[in-house]
Amino acid sequence: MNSMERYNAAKEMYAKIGVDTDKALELLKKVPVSMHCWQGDDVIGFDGKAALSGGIQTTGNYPGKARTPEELMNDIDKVLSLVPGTHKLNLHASYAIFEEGEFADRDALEPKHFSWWVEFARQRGLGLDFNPTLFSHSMVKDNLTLSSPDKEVRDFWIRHCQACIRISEYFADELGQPCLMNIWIPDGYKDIPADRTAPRRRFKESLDEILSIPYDREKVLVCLESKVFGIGMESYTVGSSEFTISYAAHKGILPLMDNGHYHPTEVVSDKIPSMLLFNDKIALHVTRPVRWDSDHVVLFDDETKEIAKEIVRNDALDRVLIGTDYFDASINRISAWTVGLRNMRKALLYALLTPNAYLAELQEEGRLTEVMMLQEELKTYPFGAVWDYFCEKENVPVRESWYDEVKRYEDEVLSKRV
Ligand code: RNT
Ligand code: ZN
Repeated sequence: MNSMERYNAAKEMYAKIGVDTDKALELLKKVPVSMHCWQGDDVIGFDGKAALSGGIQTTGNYPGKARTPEELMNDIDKVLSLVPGTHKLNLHASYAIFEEGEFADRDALEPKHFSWWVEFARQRGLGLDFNPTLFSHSMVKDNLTLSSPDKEVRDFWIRHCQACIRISEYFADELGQPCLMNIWIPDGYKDIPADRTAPRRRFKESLDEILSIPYDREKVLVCLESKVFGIGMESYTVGSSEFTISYAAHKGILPLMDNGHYHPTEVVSDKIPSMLLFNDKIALHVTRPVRWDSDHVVLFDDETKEIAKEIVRNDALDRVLIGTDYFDASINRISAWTVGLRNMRKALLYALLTPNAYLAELQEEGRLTEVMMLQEELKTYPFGAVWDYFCEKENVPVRESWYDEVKRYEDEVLSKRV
């Protein structure tokens, strides 16, 4: 059987349970997933190449990481040729590109420092998302930024975030699509703090000041990412879940949930429907925590599938802004990126091929035996045939054949980066 015949056989099986595979693929193709730029160089960036700090960590020393903007752009192109569907590119401020001899500190960044990225995005029809970089910098004092007791430190980072809003607006203007700008701060304490309120009050005031500059809220979607702990900030983080959700609601900005940022048995999939009841839009960082916020490559695992299901069955593909966030330095980085992005898309397809309305109806009627029975049977439906057909249609390699490309790229390009 060729892939079309396999697809048609699968289509018939799904049709019997009321799922239209053609329609699913139409939708799937259009869902934007924001590809994080930082898998390519272990979150280092170009504006100083300071060691990664802020309580996050890459581990591993696999050869071939991108060292220059050109290398990173080539790597991103390679990944984009291997992943189907619509993408945005998610940049960090630390990825500013300076002209020879030029430098601007984080609080003095301007749109022009990102003009190469805009051209890159424009040529590929990508939208851009953005993140101020409040780590890996000498103005992070005692692990504190926007919540620091030192006004000079706070003001520096306030100016940085305001500069990032202007850059985000420039992205939106140039590319004709909104830019999601995510604020995440590492601030916290290793040990039990004496005062949990003052840092949060200062964070709140800093955010108020950042948001007080004029900007177009249709173009720049500011969001705030929470966190439960970081390395060296085990006992307390300023930007906790309660803080960020409350602040976002209070100011009408977006909350961002990273599924590595909660206690181990908490799941973001369960939080999505609640958040959707109270927010027009929410944002996600999809990652894979292994025992801690380790940022392993996203797999086609239960929680990733469940996250996708919550987005799809709440009809919220345009209300949940999906971004990836992981960084593995122990394996081929192009492969890491590709596996995670393909898996995010697979999870969305899996959700689109689920008879969500019928399952919900069964639940409403109290037919819970059937809910379980059908959910389990669905797991062995011919999902792979639909996925393969989608890859073929979107002109990206089918099944594991994409790895041949990665291997060739490794031999010809990555292995020469020494
Ligand atoms: C850190 C947060 C944050 C970063 C990126 C690099 O725990 O998840 O989103 O991973 O900004
Ligand atoms: Zn994150």
